[in-house]
Amino acid sequence: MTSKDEPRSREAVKAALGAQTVETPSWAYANSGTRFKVFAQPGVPRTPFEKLDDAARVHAHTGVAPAVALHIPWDRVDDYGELAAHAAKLGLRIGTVNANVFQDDDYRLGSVTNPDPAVRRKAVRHLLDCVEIMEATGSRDLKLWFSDGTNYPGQDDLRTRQDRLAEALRTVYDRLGDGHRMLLEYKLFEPAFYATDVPDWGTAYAHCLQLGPKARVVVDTGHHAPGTNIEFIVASLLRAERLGGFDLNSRFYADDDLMAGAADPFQLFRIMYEVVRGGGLTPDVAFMLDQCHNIEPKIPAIIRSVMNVQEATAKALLVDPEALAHAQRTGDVLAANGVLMDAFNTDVRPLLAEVREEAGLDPDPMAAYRRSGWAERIVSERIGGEQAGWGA
Ligand code: LRH
Ligand code: MN
Ligand code: MN
Repeated sequence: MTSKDEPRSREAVKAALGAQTVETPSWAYANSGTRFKVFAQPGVPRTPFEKLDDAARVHAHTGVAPAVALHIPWDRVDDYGELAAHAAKLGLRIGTVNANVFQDDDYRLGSVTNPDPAVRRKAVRHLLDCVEIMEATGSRDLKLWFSDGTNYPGQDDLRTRQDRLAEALRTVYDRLGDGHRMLLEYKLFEPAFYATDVPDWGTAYAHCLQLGPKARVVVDTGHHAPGTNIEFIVASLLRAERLGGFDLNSRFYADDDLMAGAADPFQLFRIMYEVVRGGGLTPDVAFMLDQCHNIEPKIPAIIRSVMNVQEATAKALLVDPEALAHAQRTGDVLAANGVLMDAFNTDVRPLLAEVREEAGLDPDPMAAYRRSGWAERIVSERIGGEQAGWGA
C-alpha cells in the first residue's frame, strides 16, 4: 500500500482502515468446543443460510466484514448458487472455501498422503469438488489444511508422503480456474504428534513455489511453536509474493482458537506492521478469522475480533516510517524501538470511531449489536431443528 518511507496522513490512515476487510468463518457462528465438551448455545444457526444471517450482523455493525468463509462439508447445501445468492441478498459474498479431509474414518493414516491410493483418490476428489463449489459461489480462494502426518517414527516414509502430497496438490492446482488461488495452510502439530506433512511455512512455501503463482501460503497465527517470530514469516512471505492470507486467532498454549488479538495484541500489531511495511494491506492478502467461541456469545465475539484486527492495523499504520527509517539508518536502537512502541501504545479507538461514523455506522459496534435485539431474536426464532456445529 505504501512504501517504507512514505509519510502517512491521518486521512490516508483512515482510508486504509476503511478499505480493509476481515473475512469471518462460518464455523465461528456454530457450536464448538473441545474434545471434552461442546456447550450448545441457544439461537445458534441450524443451517449455512442462518450462519450467513449472523455474519450479516457482523458486517452491518463493523462495515468491514463482507466475506464469509465456508467449510465443506460443514456447510454442505444442495444448491451452492442459492447460498451465494442468499449471501448477496445480505450484502455479503462467499470468501474462502475450506476443504475438509480430516473427519472421515478413511483418513486415519492421512488423506492426500495416505499410503492407500484409493484413500488418496477420495481425498483429491473432495478437493476437486471444492473447486466446483468455488465456481458455483464465486469464491476466489481454496484453502487447504491437511491433518496428515504420523504419530510414531517409522510409521510411514516421510519423504514418500511429500511426493504424494505434491502429486495431489498438482492435480488440484491444475484444475483451478482463472482468478482462483490455492492457499496452503501449515500447522506444526495436532492431530499428528510426531511428524506433520505440512508443519511449517518452509514446507508450504516449497510446495507453492513448485506449483506456480496461484499457490500461496496461509499463516494461521495459532499454528506455530511457542516463541515463533510470526512477523518474520509474514515479512518473508510478502517479500516472496507468496502470502495468501491469514487465519487469525489467539493462543496461550496450542491451537486455542481464541478471539484474534485477545491473547497477545502486541504480536498482532507486529504482524500487521510487517503487513503494512510489505505492502500487504491489499485484497491479495485475505484477512480471515479462524476461531471458535466455546463459552462466549458468538456474534459479539466475532465483532470484537474484527475490531481487534482493525485496532492492530490502525496502530501499524501509525508507525512513522520516516522516523523509523532514520533511527534504523543511524543505528539508534532505542529510538527505532520507541517509534514502534509509540504507535503500539496509541489509543486508536477514537480514530476508528471516526472511521465508522464517516461510513454511517455506529462508532461502537458492540453496543450497536447489543441494542439491535438480534441476540434475543435468534433465541426466540430458532426453535427446532439441529444446531450447526463442528462436524455437522
Ligand atoms: C486446523 C484449522 C484449519 C481448519 C480449521 C477449522 O487447525 O486451523 O484452518 O480448516 O482449523
Ligand atoms: Mn486455520
Ligand atoms: Mn487451527
